[in-house]
Amino acid sequence: MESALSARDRVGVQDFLLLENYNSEAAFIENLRRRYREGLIYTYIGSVLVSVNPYRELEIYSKQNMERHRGVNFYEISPHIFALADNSYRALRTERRNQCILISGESGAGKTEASKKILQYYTHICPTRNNTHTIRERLLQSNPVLEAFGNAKTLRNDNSSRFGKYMDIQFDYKGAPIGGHILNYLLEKSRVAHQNHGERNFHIFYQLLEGGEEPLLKRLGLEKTNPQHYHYLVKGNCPRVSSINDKNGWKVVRNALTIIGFNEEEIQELMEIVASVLHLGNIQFGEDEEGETHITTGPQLQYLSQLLGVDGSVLQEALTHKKIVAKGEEVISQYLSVCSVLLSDFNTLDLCLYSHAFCLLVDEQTDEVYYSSKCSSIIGLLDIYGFEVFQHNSFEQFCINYCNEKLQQLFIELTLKSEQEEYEAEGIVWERVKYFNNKIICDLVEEKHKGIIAVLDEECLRRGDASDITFLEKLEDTLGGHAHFVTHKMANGKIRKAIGREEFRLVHYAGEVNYNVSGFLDKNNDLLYRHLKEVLCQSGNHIVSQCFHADELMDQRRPETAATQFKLSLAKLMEILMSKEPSYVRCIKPNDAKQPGRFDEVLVRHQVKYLGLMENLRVRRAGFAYRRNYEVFLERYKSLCPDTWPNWRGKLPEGVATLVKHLNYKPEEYKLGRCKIFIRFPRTLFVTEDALEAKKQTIAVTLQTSWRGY
Ligand code: AOV
Ligand code: MG
Repeated sequence: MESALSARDRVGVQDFLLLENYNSEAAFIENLRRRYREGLIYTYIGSVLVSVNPYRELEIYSKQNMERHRGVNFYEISPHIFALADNSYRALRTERRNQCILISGESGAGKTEASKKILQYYTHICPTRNNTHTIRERLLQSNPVLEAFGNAKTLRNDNSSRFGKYMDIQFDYKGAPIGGHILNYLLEKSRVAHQNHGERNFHIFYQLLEGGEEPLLKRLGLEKTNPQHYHYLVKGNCPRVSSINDKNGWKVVRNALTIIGFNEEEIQELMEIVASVLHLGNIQFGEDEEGETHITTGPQLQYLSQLLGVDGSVLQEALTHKKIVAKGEEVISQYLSVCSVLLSDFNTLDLCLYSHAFCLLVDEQTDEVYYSSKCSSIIGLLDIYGFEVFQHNSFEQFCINYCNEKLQQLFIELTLKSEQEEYEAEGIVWERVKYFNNKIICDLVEEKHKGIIAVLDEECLRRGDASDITFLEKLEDTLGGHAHFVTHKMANGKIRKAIGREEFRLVHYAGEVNYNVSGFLDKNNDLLYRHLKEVLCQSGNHIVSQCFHADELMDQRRPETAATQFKLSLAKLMEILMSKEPSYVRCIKPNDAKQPGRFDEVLVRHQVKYLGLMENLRVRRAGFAYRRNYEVFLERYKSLCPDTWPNWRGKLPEGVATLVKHLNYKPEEYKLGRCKIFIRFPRTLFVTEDALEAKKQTIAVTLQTSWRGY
């Protein structure tokens, strides 16, 4: 067989297990850097794929390249995201075990790109059935739609996912993709009304304004296509981004919406919601002589009433009044002052409209492509927002970083646990490696009664003087002394200066983050006043009335708070993931400038540290660096021994024993388990690989491996 690896592919080691000095972080980083310089962004740690964002288009994702990976074993070819995807698919087909691929790394490290490559790979290489062609298209087209509504430019990433996404790709018994099921996690909806300097609102707003057809824009009252005209698009002072083509984006989204099953009318209704949000942002309030609050921007109110299909005066009343239930169930409608209008429910209306529309979009796509009855197996794909730290961090960053703690916890549990289980199953003795367990931080956030979320919920329920500051004080009372929690009051000297009076600091597995408590209570309460819901229930826009259903109004129970909902959905997600066989992609961001070719060593070292990559490597090395199924091992190296070439006719373990004896393996170098051979030192395998290479040079024989192909 011709070697699949060129000299360039061999720069450094392509699997960290082969690193001579495996305890040295410097050697680890040097290997990453050398490969990165050659455009080799992928490297393995055993079966874990480490990926470094190239920040440029690489010619390694072509259809031809996909074909090269079809059915080819991990170690025959240079590391690639397709190889990992193929490996999971093969395990699904041959062992009939459900798989999941967990992609992690900080914001901008390349998670979403990786997940898209995996989806493209499956939709290309898997067999088709009669109708799977359309299903493939729908699976692929779900991405641009969700990205338009759920991604935005942040300081860390021009296309940052502002929601978490877990997607099940479902396969039938022949291995053809027959459907998909998407779960989404906590959209950062506060972005609708507010963006930090240098950031943007969700892409869809700019796409619609830049690319929307004239008649459509006219109908939506968006004749002014300059984003500067809209309040909600100017806060970040960043309407255009060089890496983003909004006009083109609009075409892609429109086309994708059609493919996933939206007709013209539905697309228009969806855009009516987008436009409503922009109009809501431009509404202004004023007081008349009697001190009563009115909307002073008539045209906006008119557009809103048209777009939402709600009577203008009803809407005006809903936005400027508050209904109070007085004694004896009598409802009193009270004017709100301009100030309180701006501070209260008005702000939540647009966020609610937008986030409900987003959830509906996700559900629609799931309904469209879901064929559970024929589903035989599943590959889950998790692409969630990465760990992030800004100058100002709020409730959203708290949730995002908590989510990353949970994922790290899962990684720790599963990599170490599965390692241990494998040795046990195979009857092999091994040595434990020490590692930092971040469970302590997960507990700090989510523990019943005394975790941060519990304290927050308690303050949200308490009426009277409860405020963001009392929440902070309660946290200090409850958590003071915890090794991973610090506030201004508790800190001393230097640290005290670095923590504001309205902040608490969490020492996360990935670094320290100060969270400003301002807005925590409101964001956690996440309540849209009942009278506004009532108005939306009557909306003539079908999507709006579907989102705000009258049934919801009947339910008198208090809904779960945002943080608790998030915590519960994450717990469910962990259950889903635990029930599957995981593969990992660990993404690394090489520089903060989003530039190709720049490898910032300090930044990379930090990520290598917190992703626990050195520990991961040590764990794999402490036991046995390599393990191979007897069949795979024999197939690959049988040409090196006359007794096993061209075919071994006896039992597999005996064949392997014969082979390694011929190769002069020393007893301390390997162990034979029940189904696998375990090789302790990478060098052993190195030597064997070199022998294979030399053999190939001398005999021009193509090894037609029988296990290839599906
Ligand atoms: P993220 O998903 O990890 O961040 P992305 O996958 O969006 O990060 O990657 C950020 C940007 O890096 C992309 O828009 C591309 O420009 C570039 N990039 C990443 N991977 C590749 C690749 N393999 N080839 C070429 N360019 C790439 V966040 O969603 O912010 O956590 O919330
Ligand atoms: Mg992303």
